[in-house]
Amino acid sequence: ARTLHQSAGVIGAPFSRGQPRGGVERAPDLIRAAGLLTRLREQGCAVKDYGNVVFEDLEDDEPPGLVKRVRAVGSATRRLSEAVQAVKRDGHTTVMLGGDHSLAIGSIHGHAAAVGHLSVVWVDAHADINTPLSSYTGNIHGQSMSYLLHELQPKMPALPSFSWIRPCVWARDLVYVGLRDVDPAEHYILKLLGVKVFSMREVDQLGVARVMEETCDYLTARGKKPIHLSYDIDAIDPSVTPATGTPVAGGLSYREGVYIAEHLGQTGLLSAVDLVEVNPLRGQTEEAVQSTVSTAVDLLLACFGRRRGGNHPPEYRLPEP
Ligand code: HAR
Ligand code: MN
Ligand code: MN
Ligand code: MN
Repeated sequence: ARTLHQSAGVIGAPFSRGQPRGGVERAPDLIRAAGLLTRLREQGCAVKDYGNVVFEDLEDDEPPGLVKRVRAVGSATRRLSEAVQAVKRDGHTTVMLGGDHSLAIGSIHGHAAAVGHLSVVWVDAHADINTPLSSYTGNIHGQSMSYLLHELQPKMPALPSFSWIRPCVWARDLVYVGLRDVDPAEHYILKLLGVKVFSMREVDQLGVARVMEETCDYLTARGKKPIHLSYDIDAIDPSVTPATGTPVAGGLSYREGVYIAEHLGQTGLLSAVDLVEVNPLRGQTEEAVQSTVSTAVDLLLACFGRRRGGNHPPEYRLPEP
């Protein structure tokens, strides 16, 4: 029998300015066109589509300084935060379809503003925890967590377009899974703050089942809090999900990726999910794009109760002869 799952409130966030490559803004509509909403409903999940967030078109915000497109990203994440708060007030589990990973600033901020103290599970090849001053690319999608963590605030420069943000996550409530491309400054931060990390090395060593068991034990040791899952599609191996901006070899298999989503879905604590960095323009072939998009859909279905061993509605009865 299947478990009853919360309803999903889907928000599209067609935004790409947290990094330099166009195309990632097309993903929300592609993921919908691949049947996400229908398939969620078919597995017994109530779904409300809140449509796509409309972002301000802020062109002339190149420098001051090293951070690229601060005004565009500051404005977009603020709007997304408000959209997520509205979805949480309606009582749904939020599904934020990105867009690039800078959007997690708005998604996590809005989630915390609505429900309070959170756990964050960040599934990614990258840690996305550079401060604006430690980043050597200036791309905000590589900095998202730094804006949110209480402990990093003394290291953060004042950026006017981000002055609306209130840090809302403590380092001990954050777990990373899938890391394999971490900058020196990011590694320093992870050690300094004692962040729990299951890199691909630990996935190899322990296996994904134990990684997820330890993740949940660690996060619930001080009480059960709503979980925010921020899933970067580049956590999965590029042989499966090639259509993404910064693919890194040696990633999670399709099965490991789905297992992570299934496990978190089964906790009953999953309160918001981001699915980011699907970029159809980065796929070399139509098959490459399809494989990436359909994997994104499968990860989300697993978050909302789909079991590989099968499901059936509680009211199902066999046809009578
Ligand atoms: N660490 C690098 C930076 O700060 C690369 C970040 C890359 N990309 C992502 N994030 N897709 O998950 O820019
Ligand atoms: Mn990321
Ligand atoms: Mn990444
Ligand atoms: Mn568990």
